[in-house]
Amino acid sequence: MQLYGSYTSPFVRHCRIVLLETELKCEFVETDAAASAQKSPSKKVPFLHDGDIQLTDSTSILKYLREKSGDTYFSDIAAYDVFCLVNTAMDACVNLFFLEKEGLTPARSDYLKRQQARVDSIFTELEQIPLPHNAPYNDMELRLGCFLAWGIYRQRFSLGEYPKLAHFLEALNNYQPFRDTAPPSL
Ligand SMILES: N[C@@H](CCC(=O)N[C@@H](CS)C(=O)NCC(=O)O)C(=O)O
Repeated sequence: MQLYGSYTSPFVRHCRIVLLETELKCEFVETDAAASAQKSPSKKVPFLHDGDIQLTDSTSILKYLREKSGDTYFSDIAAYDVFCLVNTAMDACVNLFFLEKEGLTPARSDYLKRQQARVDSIFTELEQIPLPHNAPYNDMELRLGCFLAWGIYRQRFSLGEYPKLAHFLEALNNYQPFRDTAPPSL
């Protein structure tokens, strides 16, 4: 089994955490944008190959890894919805990040203003939900942690206005699989 990805992607990080937690045997193949454009129809990382099985999205990869190791994947619909909400914010932030590199910012686009407003309202919502301060962490919580850590790493946002999220991330940073998958220093 091979997981293709980068060491900076929050989507890939979540898969790497699950590989550490489950101890499944898997080769990590470092993959840049050019290689993912050739090897996956989504032209994104992560993607996973296991014999005949080819998966193109972190969500299906996580389901596959959890179930392969005998665990369940999101039996709780409320947690799954928060996971989806985090994905929506993360997709919008990654979008804003790539477009900013090309000089496109919310100041110049109504759609990007909407993307930014979407991220802001999701943060307000996430600050209200109860979150743990020690392991075990479920996949919604791991997803949220990967997103928050990525945003800080890429200087997309700070958590000054969100003390509960900041406290959650501070505790998660002590969880070994989370520590072991931190992105490289810039
Ligand atoms: N829905 C995808 C999103 C993955 C994603 O956005 N990956 C980013 C890296 S963080 C990527 O490869 N972006 C390349 C691009 O947008 O061209 C998943 O959950 O795997």
